[in-house]
Amino acid sequence: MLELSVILPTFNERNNIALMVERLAAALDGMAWEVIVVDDNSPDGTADVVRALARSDARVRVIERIGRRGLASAAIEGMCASAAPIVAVMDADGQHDPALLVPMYAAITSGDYDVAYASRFAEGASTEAWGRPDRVKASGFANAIARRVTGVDLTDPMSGFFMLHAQTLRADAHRLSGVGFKILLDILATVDRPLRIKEFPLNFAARMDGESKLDRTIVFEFLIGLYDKWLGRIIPTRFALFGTVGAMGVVVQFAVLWLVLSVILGERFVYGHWSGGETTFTIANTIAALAAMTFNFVLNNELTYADKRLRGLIPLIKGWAKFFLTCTIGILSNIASADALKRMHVNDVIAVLVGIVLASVWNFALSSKFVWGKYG
Ligand SMILES: Nc1nc2c(ncn2[C@@H]2O[C@H](COP(=O)(O)OP(=O)(O)O)[C@@H](O)[C@H]2O)c(=O)[nH]1
Ligand SMILES: [Mg+2]
Repeated sequence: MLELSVILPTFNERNNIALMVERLAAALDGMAWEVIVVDDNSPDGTADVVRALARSDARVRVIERIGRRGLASAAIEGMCASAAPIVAVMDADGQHDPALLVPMYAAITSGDYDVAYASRFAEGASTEAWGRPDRVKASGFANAIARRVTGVDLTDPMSGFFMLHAQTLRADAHRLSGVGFKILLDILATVDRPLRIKEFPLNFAARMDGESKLDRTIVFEFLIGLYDKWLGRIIPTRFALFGTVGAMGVVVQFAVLWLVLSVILGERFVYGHWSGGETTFTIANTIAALAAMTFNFVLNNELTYADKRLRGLIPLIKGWAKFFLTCTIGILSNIASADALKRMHVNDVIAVLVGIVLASVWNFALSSKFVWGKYG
């Protein structure tokens, strides 16, 4: 009878996954277990490596997701895909020690606990081998906010290594946000009844091979998670991020407009109008809109679409070009409507603002698909 399913979400873990399965097999010797690797169509071919392993070991399975990214949703889908009564989630890169699975399993099956998890900050844990003091600090800070906001008092609520009854997860799976990386925190904040939690100190290791995918600031990640929990159903998180970045772009556009007209050309701003003519205004506003667009591209790539971030010079230039093309309609409507309104003697600032609002709707609709989306 299947006892335990271990879910390993992966993205570019080709060189780690075989050793990870080997370590699981050694740690879980004598138990009826399976491992489900949930891979987001990694470019390095992680899924192929897992399939090769699976051919000679029926305990190994792979779910390959196409056109999708995200650790939390991968973990949720892996757990839901299992028939095992108890499920665990852990990193596939060797940072989480599989030996802890056995005492965790004992804690859950004893009936005394609903959730067992490995803490990097519990008494007896260590993070020295991690070799990332910056991230230790950031995690500590994020944990402190998490404790305060959720009322869940754990030493490491942002842990990515935990075990629970599949039924607990399944009962509330439809209410989980699945956004961001903090799936344990998401579960604890979502399940209404108090869960009995057992903490295990973890000696957090350095990753075996490859690089971390979750290096955007943990604090930012955490704030996104909170937003998603509270307001995500009203205004989708991604759109809210895009809008926030866009709002910053507004500041950039005005700053550049002011720089060009007031500082460089020395025009005066009187009664809602710059003193120069329409032509200089149009040229200056075009430059300003382009600057804002570039700024928005960079920030959206870093924050809004961090999970699908374009990296490297060539992909970035291509992405910028595509962003430029998809936004051309937006930019044209931005400039044209501002021009039209100005001709109707509308206040210059309002004319620019209306252009910006029109443009941002277009930009989100098109760029989410063509720059960072399935066709990206
Ligand atoms: N399926 C899937 N797995 C991911 C994704 N991002 C990260 N992972 C995996 O989640 C685990 C933790 O990610 P990692 O980059 O090691 O984050 P860190 O430990 O916080 O530095 C690793 O096994 C990654 O391969 C993703 O978008 N999709
Ligand atoms: Mg890791």
